Amino acid sequence: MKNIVLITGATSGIGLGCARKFAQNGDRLILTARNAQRLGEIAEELKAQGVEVLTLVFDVRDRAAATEAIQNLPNDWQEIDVLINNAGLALGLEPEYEGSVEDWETMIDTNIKGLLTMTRLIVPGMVQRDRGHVINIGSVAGDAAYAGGNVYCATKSAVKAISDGLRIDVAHSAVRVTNLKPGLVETNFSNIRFHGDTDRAATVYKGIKPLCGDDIADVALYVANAPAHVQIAEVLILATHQANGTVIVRK
Ligand code: 8X3
Repeated sequence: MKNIVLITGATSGIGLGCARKFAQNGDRLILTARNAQRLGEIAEELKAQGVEVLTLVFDVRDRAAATEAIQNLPNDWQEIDVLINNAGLALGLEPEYEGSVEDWETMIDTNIKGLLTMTRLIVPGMVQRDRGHVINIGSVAGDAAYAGGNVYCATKSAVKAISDGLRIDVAHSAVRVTNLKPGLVETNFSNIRFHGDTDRAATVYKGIKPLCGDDIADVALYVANAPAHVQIAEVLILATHQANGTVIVRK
């Protein structure tokens, strides 16, 4: 049976990987992002392959816009089966006592509050229908802080607690909750973290073959399609030469 899959932050990285992977699976996609033009291009690419795609342009930080978009979904798009809370970012790698307050707020508003907004809007319908799956994109960064990670790591620790809490609160229903925790994934993640300093971003992946968005999408597709009685609660996905958030062997 085709699922309706809503992916936030669908224009790049893990979100785009998930869009393409679930499209190949024959699912119907609701893709959300801030960049209307890029979102439209991706929708055209997928529609040309025969995939049903609905695009919603909003910023997950804008609760009013998110609410309006979800509450006004066309009738045949309302029963969302899979919510992939992917929109998120890291900004800066400064010591906590020197960090940018604006960067902290952007991370907290997107990674925590945006994820909560989408969850609050979509999960009630899942519980009511006794069917659904929330896949939150957490991070190895949520397992333990690393140098300069401070607030970013805290947001991903929050994603773990929010996932664990939701799993408890929906345990009476057939709704499943997964926290996917990637390690080094080569996307525009580091470029954004370093505010467009591509040379510095490249050093993050130097001497190690990192994961790519598709690697994470493979796992997301697997967990969403596991047998109905199987709830994959959490998955830590690392590059082969990465052991945790701080131990990376570069060759
Ligand atoms: C992304 C992984 O290790 O760069 O969340 O924080 S890491």
